[in-house]
Amino acid sequence: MRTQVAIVGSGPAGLLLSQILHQHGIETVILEQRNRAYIEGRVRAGVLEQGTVDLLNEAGVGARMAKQGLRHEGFDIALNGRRKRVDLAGLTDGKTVTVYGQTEVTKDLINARLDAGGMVLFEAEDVAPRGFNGDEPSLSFVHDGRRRELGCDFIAGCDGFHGICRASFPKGSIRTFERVYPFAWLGVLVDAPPPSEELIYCRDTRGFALFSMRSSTVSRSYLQCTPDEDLREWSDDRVFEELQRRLGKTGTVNEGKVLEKSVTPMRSFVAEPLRSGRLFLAGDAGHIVPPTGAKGLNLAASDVRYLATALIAYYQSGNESLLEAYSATALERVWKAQRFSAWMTTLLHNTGRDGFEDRIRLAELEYVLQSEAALTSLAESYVGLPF
Ligand code: FAS
Ligand code: PHB
Repeated sequence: MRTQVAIVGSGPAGLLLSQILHQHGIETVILEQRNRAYIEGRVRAGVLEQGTVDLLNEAGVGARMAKQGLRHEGFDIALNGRRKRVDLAGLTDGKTVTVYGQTEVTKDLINARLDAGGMVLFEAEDVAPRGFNGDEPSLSFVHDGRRRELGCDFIAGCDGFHGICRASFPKGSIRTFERVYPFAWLGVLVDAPPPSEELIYCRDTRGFALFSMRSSTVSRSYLQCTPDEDLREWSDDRVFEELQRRLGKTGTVNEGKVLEKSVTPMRSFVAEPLRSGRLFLAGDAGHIVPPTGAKGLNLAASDVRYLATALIAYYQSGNESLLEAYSATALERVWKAQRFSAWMTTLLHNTGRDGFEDRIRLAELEYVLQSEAALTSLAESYVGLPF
C-alpha cells in the first residue's frame, strides 16, 4: 500500500488533517487502533474557539455545528457564592466561543472522510512508524489478522498522549516538559438542562466545579476530585448533591439520567520538537493541557492548521520552508495556551491547604474579578489567540 501522508489516529487532529489535505488533492490513509463506535462514543471537549470553528467550516464540516452549536458571548466565574460574568464579546471586539461536543465534531469528520471515499482503517493494530529519518517512511501494522506495510512521503502522528509516534522518536532527540496536578476532574454527562445558559466556573472551599453543556437539555459538569478517586464511591445522588453544594445559592443543579461518568487526570505536557525527519506530531501526541482553559481540542486544530498549510505548500510548489518551521510555529502557540491553562487551573482549583500560596491565588482571583484589564487578558486567551 502507498499514500502521500500516512496518519496515525482518527481523533480530531488526524481526521481534520485528512479532510483538509483531501480538499487540496493530497492523499491520506488513517490508521486507528479502536473501532468506529468507540471513537464516536468518547465524551471529551466541548468548547470551540472561533479559529477552530472557522477551520471546521473551511474543511466543509460545519453544517451541523452551525445548526446545533451554541454560540456563547460570555461565561461566569463564581467565587464563594458570588458570580461574575466574563463578557467575552465585549472584551474582545465581538469574539465568541461555540459549545459543540468533540463527539459531534468527530462524527462530522468521519462522515465527511468516508462519504468522500477517504480511507480510515479502524482496528489497525500494532502500528509501527519506520524509516522516517530516511527518504522512505512507512507504517507497519496488522489489519484483519494480516501484517501490512503503508509506504508514504510523510507520517502525521495524531495518536494522542499514549500513542506510538512520539515514543518512536530516536532516543535523546526529544525534550519533554511536564507538570502533574494533585487533583483530577470527575465529569458527568446528564440528560437534564444546565443550571445556566452559559458556562459557570466555580471556585469553592469544597473545590472546583464546572457547569457546561452539550445542548440546552444535556448538561456536562465536572467536580474537582483526587487523582485516584474511586467512581464506585460516587452515586448519582452524591454527585448532584456535591455539584449543588459547590454551586451554592447562585443556581440550581437539575437532576436527570446520568449518561456518562468518568475521572480525567490533570497534567500539562509539551514535547519538543514536534518533528523527527518525515514524522510530524499534532495534537495530544505532542502536548496536553489541563481542561480548565478549554484548549485541548483547539490546540489540536491549531497544529493541524499549521501542518496542513505546510504540507499543501510542499505538494503544490516543493517549498519545504513551512515544514521546516512547523514545530517552532506550532509550539509558540502551544506554550501560550499552556500558560493560560496552567494559570486558570491554579487560579480556580483549591489545594485544600490554606498556606501563603493559596491566599495569593485567592487574592489574584478576587483581583481578576474586579479588574477590567485582567478580565480582558483572560477573555483574549479564552476565545483563542490569533494565528
Ligand atoms: P485523541 O486522543 O483525541 O486521538 C488520538 C487517536 O489515536 C485515538 O483515537 C487513539 O485511539 C488513536 N491511537 C492511539 N495510539 C494509537 C496507535 N498506536 N495506533 C493507532 N491509533 C492510535 N479537552 C477539553 O477542552 N475539554 C475537556 O473536557 C476534555 N476532556 C478530556 C477528557 C479526556 C479523557 C481526554 C483524554 C482529553 C480531554 N480533553 C478535553 C482534551 C481532548 O479534547 C484532546 O485535546 C483531543 O482529544 C486531542 O485530539 P487528538 O490530538 O486528535 O487526540
Ligand atoms: C466541556 O464542556 O466539556 C468543557 C468546557 C470547558 C472546559 C472544559 C470542558 O474548560
